[in-house]
Amino acid sequence: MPNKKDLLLLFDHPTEPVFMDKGGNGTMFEVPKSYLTEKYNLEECQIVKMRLGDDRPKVFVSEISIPDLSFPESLKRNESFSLFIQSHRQKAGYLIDIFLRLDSVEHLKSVAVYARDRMHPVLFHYAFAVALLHRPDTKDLNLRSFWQYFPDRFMDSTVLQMIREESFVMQRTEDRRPIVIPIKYTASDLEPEHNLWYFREDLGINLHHWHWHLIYPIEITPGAHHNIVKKDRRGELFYYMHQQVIARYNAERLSNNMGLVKPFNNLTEPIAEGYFPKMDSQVASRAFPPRFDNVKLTDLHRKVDQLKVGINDMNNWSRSIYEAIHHGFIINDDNESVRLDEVKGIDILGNIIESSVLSPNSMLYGDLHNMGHMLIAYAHDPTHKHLEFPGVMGDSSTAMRDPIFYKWHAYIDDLFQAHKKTLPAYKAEDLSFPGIDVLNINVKSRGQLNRLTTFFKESDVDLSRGMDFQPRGSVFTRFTHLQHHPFEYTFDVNNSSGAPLLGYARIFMAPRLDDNNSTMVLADQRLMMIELDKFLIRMPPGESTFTQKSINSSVTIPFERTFRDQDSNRPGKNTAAEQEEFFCGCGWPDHMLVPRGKVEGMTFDLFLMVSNYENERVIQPGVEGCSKSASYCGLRDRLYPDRRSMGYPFDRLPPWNVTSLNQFLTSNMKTVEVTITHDKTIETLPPLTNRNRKVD
Ligand code: CUO
Repeated sequence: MPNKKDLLLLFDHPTEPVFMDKGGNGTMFEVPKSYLTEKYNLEECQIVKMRLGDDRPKVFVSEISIPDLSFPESLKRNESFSLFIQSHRQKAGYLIDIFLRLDSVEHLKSVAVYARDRMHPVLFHYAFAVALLHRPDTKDLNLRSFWQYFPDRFMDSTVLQMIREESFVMQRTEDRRPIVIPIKYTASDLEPEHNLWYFREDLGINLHHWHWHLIYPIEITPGAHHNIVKKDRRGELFYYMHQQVIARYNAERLSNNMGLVKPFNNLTEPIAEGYFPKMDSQVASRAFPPRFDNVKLTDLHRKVDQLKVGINDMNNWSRSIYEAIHHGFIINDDNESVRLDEVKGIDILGNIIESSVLSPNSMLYGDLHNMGHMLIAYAHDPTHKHLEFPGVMGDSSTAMRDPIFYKWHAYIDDLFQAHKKTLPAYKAEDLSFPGIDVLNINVKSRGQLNRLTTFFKESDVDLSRGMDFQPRGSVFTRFTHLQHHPFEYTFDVNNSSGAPLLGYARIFMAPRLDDNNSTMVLADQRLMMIELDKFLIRMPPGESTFTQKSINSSVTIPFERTFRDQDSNRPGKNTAAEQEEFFCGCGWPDHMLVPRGKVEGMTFDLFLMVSNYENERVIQPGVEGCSKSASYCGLRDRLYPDRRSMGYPFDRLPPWNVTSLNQFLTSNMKTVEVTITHDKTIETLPPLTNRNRKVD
């Protein structure tokens, strides 16, 4: 019987040949001769085996008839791969389809071993990960964090060079010191945008974004496995997750006394903000290209990627989408009009704008969001004249590093908000919960009431699986990230209905003052509302007190799940929790749950609403395990666990005569003022001489 966990070893050391040792114990794949690539013949393979020793654990690979892989193979191994480019997605989709069709784990292993050294390493990783996630016989496998395999996309290239040196000089793992990723290394303080390095360049945030796009692929081979793309409310979740990113980013901007992000809504205007990533692609052995200040976009025509899009195309698509929004319906492929109603309208628009293969009319509405990424990513070489690769905006694992990501997505969000503005405001009966009064809410952290504190903290992570062509063994990097002290919500609810009731507690938070230090009107503040948590409460008749810890947020996943070598942190084997764990890899990182705040303290409005769960519950099989991080990521193989529109009750404009949050409140809602103070001290780890530490 094949051990399906062996499949995971194929992710290790992605640019090394498949016959090299893998995993912590140096496992070797016994590869059939016909599977070897032209680069290494059998004799060379034997030489490697003899050098490494023949006493290692072996994985035997059976020789089978290999499907035609020439289509995905046509993307060269040292090119760039981007999910925002349709021709690349199609190649990945083709490979995913092949992986999904194989009738056994043994055959999957065999084809994956054959494909691994022939495909672009990131294309292979993506396609294989999507396939493992969706195959019934492999979906319980527990994939590691993407950054362990491609650390080059998450940090300064000089750090990787230092890791290589440390590994080479210190051959014994226990002698190696963690290598420190410097903070604020991509620009100087002359660049005001650089204040936000800790958000844009946060490893966990970039991992979340990669993971989100991994579980929500944009397309797959036409007609094949449509359910992989067609997930419940997928378009709406694209809108909501990215809307929340913008809300969070704006809270960070205000924390740094910066103006709110300006939407990039005129593609002919120069992009004021340059970005120099200082990263080298290990696949391409070349630097990620920078973008200079004030670069202007020009039409894109790169034959190599079958990519041709002009600024005019973008403007036409945008105009068609705005027209549809203002008319209240779209025109589908069959020339029928489909209403953008209160329930499905946002989902249809999400599919159109992103745009995924679910777009009902891609001829008319185009490929707006994806092509925006690519126009920006190729701004330095739009015609491939210089044979250059895309900048960081070209990939979901790196795009959030660049300030333009937020301007582009602020523009995309404006489109969604244009639709939301066409919907009627929620009426009192949409918001109230008869019989339920929320009496109060407060937040406690380390004995302090309604005061939260953030600070910076160092953590170590093992990168050994992504470091190719170097002595094996653990090698740690030390990075600095924002952190907050854990906190707990407490609130009292009075249930006067005389019967037990179920409620959905919805907690949001937004800055109170705008970038002009004026109190925000609700029409603006609603766009800044950050979802912090959403959970079920059971309310017996009379008064009850409820508490909820910040670590259990429905938005986040714990630090350990974002970063840790997951083998050492697994729940019971074959449990439901284990089944869910991969999906659990998607989630906003817990360490970024709350904004940084200010040294002198920054005022936020924390909001609680208890809504009627009976009207909102989704009847479906148990949602244990990952249900904790469903807000931005949904639930695997299940419906989104809330019938309300995402972002409810702040997804629509308030009634015209409601201008403040207080006026908006019904008796099942409460707010409290919370101050977030940023402590400038960095919580450091013990000195670097403390070797071979573990992540904690
Ligand atoms: Cu997630 Cu533009 O979609 O990056």
